[in-house]
Amino acid sequence: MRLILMGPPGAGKGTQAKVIAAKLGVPAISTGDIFRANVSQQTPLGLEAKGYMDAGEYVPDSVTNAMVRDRINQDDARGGFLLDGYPRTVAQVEELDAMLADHKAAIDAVVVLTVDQDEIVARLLRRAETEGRTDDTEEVIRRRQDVYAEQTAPLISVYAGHGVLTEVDGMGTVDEVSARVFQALGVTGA
Ligand code: B4P
Repeated sequence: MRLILMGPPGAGKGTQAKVIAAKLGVPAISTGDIFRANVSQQTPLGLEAKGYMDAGEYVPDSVTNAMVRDRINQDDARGGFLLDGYPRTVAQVEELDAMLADHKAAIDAVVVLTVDQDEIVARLLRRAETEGRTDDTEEVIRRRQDVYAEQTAPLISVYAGHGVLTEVDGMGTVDEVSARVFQALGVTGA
């Protein structure tokens, strides 16, 4: 199965990606996690990405697309994958389409997690206390929400037009949300 998990910052993408990918037996490919790993290892990619991430801006498409192409071409992603946080722009959708064409594959489902604005801010501020992520300050959270609204929210109608979109209520506990996602995907035994 090839899945995309979308939703605003703090909607629970990273959290649900791990649960869903484990259940489906596919790798979870999280662009945010890959960037953060590169930032902490101070690789050239990490050094380039850090400034954008700390400001709540997207890392340039050229950088992100090349990174995802490398990851998708690895052997463990041949049979399927779950993309967490990618694509986020129209240019990334186009690049993903090209990657899929190379693999003679298609996206099976795009899951969008919907969560109330107040809950999103509460979750991210809680995470700021526990994990200390540099992009979880109130000011940067606001910027990330604006960037999402401008650049990523419009992709929802693109995938709706392809007939692969499913919206899932992301409120409630992690288990409740996972159960809803599995139900939406028709995955049994969750
Ligand atoms: P991401 O890492 O994708 O950050 P995010 O949108 O905040 O999602 P994340 O997965 O971390 O949070 P989640 O909602 O799971 O991106 C970070 C940055 O990387 C971007 O701003 C950008 O700069 C860059 N980037 C990434 N992808 C890019 C791309 N494609 N193009 C360009 N730039 C890109 O969870 C949030 C919190 O809520 C967690 O603490 C979690 O524990 C909690 N939570 C989750 N579910 C919950 C629930 N049901 N109840 C209570 N709390 C819950």
